[in-house]
Amino acid sequence: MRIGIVCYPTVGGSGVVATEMAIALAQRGHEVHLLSYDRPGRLRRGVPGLRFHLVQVSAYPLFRYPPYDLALATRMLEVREEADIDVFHVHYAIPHAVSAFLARSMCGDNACMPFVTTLHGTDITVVGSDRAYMRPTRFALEQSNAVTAVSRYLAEETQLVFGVRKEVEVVHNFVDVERFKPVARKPWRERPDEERVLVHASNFRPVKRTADVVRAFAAIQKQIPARLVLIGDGPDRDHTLAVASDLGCIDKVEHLGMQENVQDLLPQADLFLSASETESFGLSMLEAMSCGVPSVSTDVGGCSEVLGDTGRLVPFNQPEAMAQAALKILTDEALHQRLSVAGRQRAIEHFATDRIVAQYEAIYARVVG
Ligand code: GMT
Repeated sequence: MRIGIVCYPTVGGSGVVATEMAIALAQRGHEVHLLSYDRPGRLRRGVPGLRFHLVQVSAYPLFRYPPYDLALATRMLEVREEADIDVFHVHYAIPHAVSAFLARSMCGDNACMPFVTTLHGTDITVVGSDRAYMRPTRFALEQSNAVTAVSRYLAEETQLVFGVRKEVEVVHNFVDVERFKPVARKPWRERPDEERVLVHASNFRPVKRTADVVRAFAAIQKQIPARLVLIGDGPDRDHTLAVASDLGCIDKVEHLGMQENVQDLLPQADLFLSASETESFGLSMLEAMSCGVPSVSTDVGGCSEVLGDTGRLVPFNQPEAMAQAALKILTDEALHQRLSVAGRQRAIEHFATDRIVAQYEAIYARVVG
């Protein structure tokens, strides 16, 4: 098939999922065209069958807000004409689903450009419930040839918040279990100082509550030797590091910023911490799980669907409870090992790339008819 994929290139799960999907689809023999306003971080060079198309948004002095949605619709139509695309798959509803609808309308015939919209989370839970975006987004979802959500939680939330008169199919996110895999590490007692390594990876937006990760860590490192590695960057970075300073643990917190080789860093950790206020899925937790790194996460959104019983869930906004759950795992090597093995197994059985990408292929085949 000839597939067009649209995504945001910036830090954030939806761009990662879309890019990994473009690569996987190309590797499965499809001709894939990836459209974005910048080159996504995860996009490797030289993948046969995969082409990148830049969406250029011009900034005229008159435009305080350049109309990205129009530029995208035009680019989609151009790529459709150039490459004879069979189906478009837009990741993140706002405004990508609206641009897809516009492109299809400009095409003049609904059959010429079917599109699938995948909801990722904040497009529904945060941004979507903004009045300014609600009606066009609901309209574009109803006009999509298929709508998918990355968790059951998000599918239900979409019906609840948007009242969409359309089935929202659940297709979970996936992980490359060959790339995200465990590495041999020394048992704690053989390490200098018996140090445990905790990790958190996100885009440091307020919804991630990264300061709570540090609060939990501050309590943990009072009980056992530990270090916290922070991966990613975003608006809450300075506040998060300031909290670490205030709590007297900044010398044990390492902020690595944006990293391309997350697959090399995650397996070096003993535990992943996630303190999000809302999380439709939690892709980094899945990547950690695939590396055999258990998680302690807030019990929000779709996190329980991802972790099953391979991690621990604690109430939101209770860093002390997060610290206690983490300490239980980090002081019991047998429990840690059990969770690690179960997590890796769960990633392989439920979330491996081929299994999930095949579900999308079936949806494409259906909408193309
Ligand atoms: O919050 C982010 O990390 C960005 C956002 C996005 O769409 O770019 O992530 C959402 O999509 C990810 C991939 O499907 C999910 O793993 C995240 O849980 C989800 N974020 C939230 O729901 C807050």
